[in-house]
Amino acid sequence: MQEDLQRLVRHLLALDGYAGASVDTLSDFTAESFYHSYVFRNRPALLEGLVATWPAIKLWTFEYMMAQAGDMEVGVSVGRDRETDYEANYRRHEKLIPFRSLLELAASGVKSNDTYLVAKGDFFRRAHSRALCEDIPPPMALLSALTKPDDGSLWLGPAGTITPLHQDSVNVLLCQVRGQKEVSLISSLASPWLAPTGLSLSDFDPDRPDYCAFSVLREARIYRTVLSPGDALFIPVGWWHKVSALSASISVSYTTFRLPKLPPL
Ligand SMILES: O=C(O)CCC(=O)C(=O)O
Repeated sequence: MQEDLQRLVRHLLALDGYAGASVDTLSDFTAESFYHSYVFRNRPALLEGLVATWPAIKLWTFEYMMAQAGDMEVGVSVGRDRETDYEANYRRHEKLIPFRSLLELAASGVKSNDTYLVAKGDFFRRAHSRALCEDIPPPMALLSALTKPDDGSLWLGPAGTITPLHQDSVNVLLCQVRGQKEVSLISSLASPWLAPTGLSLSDFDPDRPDYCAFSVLREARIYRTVLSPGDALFIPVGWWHKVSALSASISVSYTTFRLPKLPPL
């Protein structure tokens, strides 16, 4: 990046640090005000209770899911304790296991990052799991009218799973069904320093910041928030985020926002 442009982005990053320490929490809002203040301004927001009325919030115990879909095989990310490259090399870590085994692990109370069902597959499009879609009607007021009931992506694992710091090329709505997750977020303005080679994964750990290796990031604010059942987190396109499960957890994410046509990132 040109030096003057880099100086400007660094200045904007430092300004963002003064904007406020926490992620805004919204409980009473309209779709218009949400799009105006958060989607179009590229700011994160915790949408408290957005999916609190989902039948899944009451129904989705691990036992219930076992009865509904325990026999199906699911692709999960494994061997994550052995190597730290599990996000960049998903295929190398992917293993097909009975859904029942994953649910037993999550229900056992163990704390582990070794096995995690991440949103890579088409979980809700499979015959065994289709009925579960009825328990998670997509929050259509915030999403494109083209969103289908099975467009959600499932994240399921025991306490202790970690999705390391990365950015996505789309807006994300992360809805929490069971358990709690802590999310750390850093503005997209920090991209040149978080991933100098342009990758969407960073070696920077917001929980153990190495400011010797990432000195410019001293100027960046690390936002933190906790997602509880019924809450949803809006993660704006390009924002860096690390997600840690504080307890055994089930989340569903959507990326089908209503957006005007924009130039590609
Ligand atoms: O819940 C997680 O572990 C990660 C979620 C996430 O990073 C995403 O939806 O982009």
